[in-house]
Amino acid sequence: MTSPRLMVFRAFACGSLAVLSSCGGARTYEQSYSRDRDNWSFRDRYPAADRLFNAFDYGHAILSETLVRHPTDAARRLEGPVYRQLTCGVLRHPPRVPLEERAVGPMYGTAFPEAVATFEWAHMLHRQIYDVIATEAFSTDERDDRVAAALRYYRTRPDLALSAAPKSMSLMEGQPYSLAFRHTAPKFNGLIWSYHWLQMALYDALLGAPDPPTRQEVVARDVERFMRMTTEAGKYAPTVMPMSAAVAPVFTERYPEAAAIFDNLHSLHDVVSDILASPRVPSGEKRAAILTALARYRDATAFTTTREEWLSMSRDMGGVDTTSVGASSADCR
Ligand SMILES: [Cu+2]
Repeated sequence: MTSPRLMVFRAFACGSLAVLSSCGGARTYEQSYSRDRDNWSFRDRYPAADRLFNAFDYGHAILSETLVRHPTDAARRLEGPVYRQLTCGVLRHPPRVPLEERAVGPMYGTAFPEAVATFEWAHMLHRQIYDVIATEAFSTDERDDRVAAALRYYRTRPDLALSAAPKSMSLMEGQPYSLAFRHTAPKFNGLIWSYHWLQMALYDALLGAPDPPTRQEVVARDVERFMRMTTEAGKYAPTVMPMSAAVAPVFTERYPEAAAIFDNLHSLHDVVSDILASPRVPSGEKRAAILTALARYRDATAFTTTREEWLSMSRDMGGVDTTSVGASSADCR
């Protein structure tokens, strides 16, 4: 049953927009991953890391849902009980299978189905590329062909595919709502950046290791580094947005288009959180602002920057301190 509150919210969101797609039923439809012989090879070989990705999906969904459902109280909830639930519960015992984002965030999913579909489609590309790279038998040429095929498949959905053109910083940081989320919920923002760090770091871990046992070791090392970022109130979490060229230089060099798409994905996550968190975007205008942001990130000509600028921007952002220390669960007692 739809709660009265949800109905009010939905009527409100639908009454105020120019594009009526979700109000009479969304125009986006779901599409599965491309069937390949390497499907699920990352999950088979690196189950601990794969399960963390499921936990990340949950974390993104609960974040958006909290911002939508509790607009006046979101920061307190996110920095307190939700952060604790994620770092002490979900990330320590991550789900075995990917979650239905609309089940975790029903209000968010109802109001912004295009955002949910865009993120799901990009996450599918992430997973397909992990599968390709995790299949050790591939020679480099074959691997390059398969990554190119995954990108072609991704682009068969121009309504969902993010641009491979590097975007200028002004798209993320120069809008009226920019930085609202990281200012209201800095600890939670650091947690999201830790997710994005691990997602990129694993590509270089896999690409740099010469044989399967070493791959297991470096993947485990990065998972441990990630877990450390979730301890001591996020003290070790990234303090700048992790960008591909800094976190995964080998991957970025070899697969620049995929790297730019993932940077766009991760910065779009931040932008959607900013729009939802910002009091400067009234609730009746949030949907229009999110649809505009989605369109800009799909568009290969809007807010672009040069490859050189993008690379130097990424390097300025820097990596993170990844000195390895065992993760402690002290904060969860
Ligand atoms: Cu993300």
